[in-house]
Amino acid sequence: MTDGHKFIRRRDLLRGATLGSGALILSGCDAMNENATFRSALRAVDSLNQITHRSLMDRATLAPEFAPSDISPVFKTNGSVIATSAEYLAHMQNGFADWRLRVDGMVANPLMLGLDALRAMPARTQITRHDCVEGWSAIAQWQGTPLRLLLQQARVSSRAKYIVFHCADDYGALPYYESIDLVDAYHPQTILAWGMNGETLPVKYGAPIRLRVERQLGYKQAKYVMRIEATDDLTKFHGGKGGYWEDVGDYAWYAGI
Ligand SMILES: Nc1nc2c(c(=O)[nH]1)N[C@H]1C(S)=C(S)[C@@H](COP(=O)(O)O)O[C@H]1N2
Ligand SMILES: [Mo]
Repeated sequence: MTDGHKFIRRRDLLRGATLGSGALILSGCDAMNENATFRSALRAVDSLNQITHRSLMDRATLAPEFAPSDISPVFKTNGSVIATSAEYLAHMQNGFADWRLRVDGMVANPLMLGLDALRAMPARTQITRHDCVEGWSAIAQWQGTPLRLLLQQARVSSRAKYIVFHCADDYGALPYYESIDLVDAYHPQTILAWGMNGETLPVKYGAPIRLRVERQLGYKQAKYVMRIEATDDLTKFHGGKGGYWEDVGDYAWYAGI
């Protein structure tokens, strides 16, 4: 919770800065302010600011969190329940000891991090509800590394707009992948989960790590994440719509809930 409040407060500071500079401009333009056209133009800009701000505030809201007693006794699996590449199977047999997550693309400091390094970072634990568009939901506890910590360490370029998650599995004949914008990427509940219900994340749920982006629908929760790439252009990946189901099933890229 503390995290979430901090996140919202940063947005408040942003609003403060906007209003602050607006006030400065006003005090320097008292004469012009008499002009009715100028005044109505200012009002238009001001309400635009509020709309932008309000939608950012909404995006910063936390998804509901639940009590341990709410955890579903059975959590359905969907899509791939294993990745079948020789490379993945070798990592799996080895308990992912030599597996490394790659963080690259539009970053100043590309990373290669093993599971131990990820687990050594500050972690977040959350009990949330997963909603699949196919009409089922389930509640689980997820434990993992906040994505923003990795993005900060990798020093994502100010020109980057999206974070792409490359997965180890093919579904049908095509590689699974997903992407989110930076608002969701820096959201306090967006984590790379390596734990589920108090245990090491099982293979069928996406071991060694899966994305939890709690303000989004099930198909955005990429399992078997191998590589995270910062980019300013989603059209260059696979079918160009930013995700497997977006490309194949024409699902919405922004699947906010
Ligand atoms: N890599 C990968 N991630 C994936 C999928 C998949 O097939 N491959 N299926 C998605 C869909 S549609 C859902 S509902 C959830 C299912 O997660 P679960 O198996 O843990 O229930 O994972 C999502 N992430
Ligand atoms: Mo789904």
